[in-house]
Amino acid sequence: MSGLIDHLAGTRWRQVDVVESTGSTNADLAVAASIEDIDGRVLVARHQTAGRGRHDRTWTTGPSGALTFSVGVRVGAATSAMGWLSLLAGVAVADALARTTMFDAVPGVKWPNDVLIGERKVAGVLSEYSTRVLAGGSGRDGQAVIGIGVNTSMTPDQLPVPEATSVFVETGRAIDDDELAVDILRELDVELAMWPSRLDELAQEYRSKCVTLGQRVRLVLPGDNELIGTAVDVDAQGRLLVTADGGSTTAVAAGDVTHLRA
Ligand code: BT5
Repeated sequence: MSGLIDHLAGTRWRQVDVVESTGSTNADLAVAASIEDIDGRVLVARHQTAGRGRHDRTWTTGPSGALTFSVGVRVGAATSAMGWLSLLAGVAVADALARTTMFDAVPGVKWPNDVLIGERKVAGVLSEYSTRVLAGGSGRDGQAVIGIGVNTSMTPDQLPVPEATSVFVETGRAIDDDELAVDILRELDVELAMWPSRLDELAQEYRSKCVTLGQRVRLVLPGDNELIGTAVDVDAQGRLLVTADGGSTTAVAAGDVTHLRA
């Protein structure tokens, strides 16, 4: 991975650290760098022992066969467009996968943070916002750490849940984790340059990749409430707009989607 930084010249990614093993790259990066220094940093772990998903869930990858890394972005005060960070990272992964490998099915994004091949999850994104004290205690500023996990070479017996898949399982081909990381990072750099000022263009790209839109869905919302309806669009906050059978439309900021078959 030492050569990885050479392939990122001209992008915002100016420091890439690689560790053999750690608990969670998201947890580490959130505290490793100062707020003044976090922007443009990347932390890659060859092996992650306490990977995090959303809502205190775990991201399990085993000893090999996965790409796990986090990036830091200094974002200032939380904006209403914060929800878009996960969405655009998912698009970057789907795009990079589509370019790197030959799949029978085109990789797509499932709102909010899954990358799917067919109906199965090949990658997940966890975006976390926090504020940090500035050097000298002269105030606070905000940062986002975006974590990406891709099942690259995992064999069928290494997949942690039946809904998971890997690039290897789908294509029978091994994939170079470093090359994929470079591709995702280059893509993410372009998208972050458009965030949050050019959300319309990002939304257009997201719509073209999102397999949730147009589908009949069941959403489990925080607090275990349930919503069934048709996913019609995403809004400027990255929320999923769901029209229930009665005709009312709800904007959903967080939740788990199941695609229902018509
Ligand atoms: C996610 O959460 O999908 C976010 C995954 C983010 C992982 C990256 S790796 C680098 C960085 N450092 C971290 O600590 N995290 C980030 P969520 O949508 O909540 O999905 C979690 C659920 O996916 C789990 O409850 C399992 O059901 C399933 N799952 C766990 N490991 C998986 C895997 N390797 N592949 C597919 N599904 C998995």
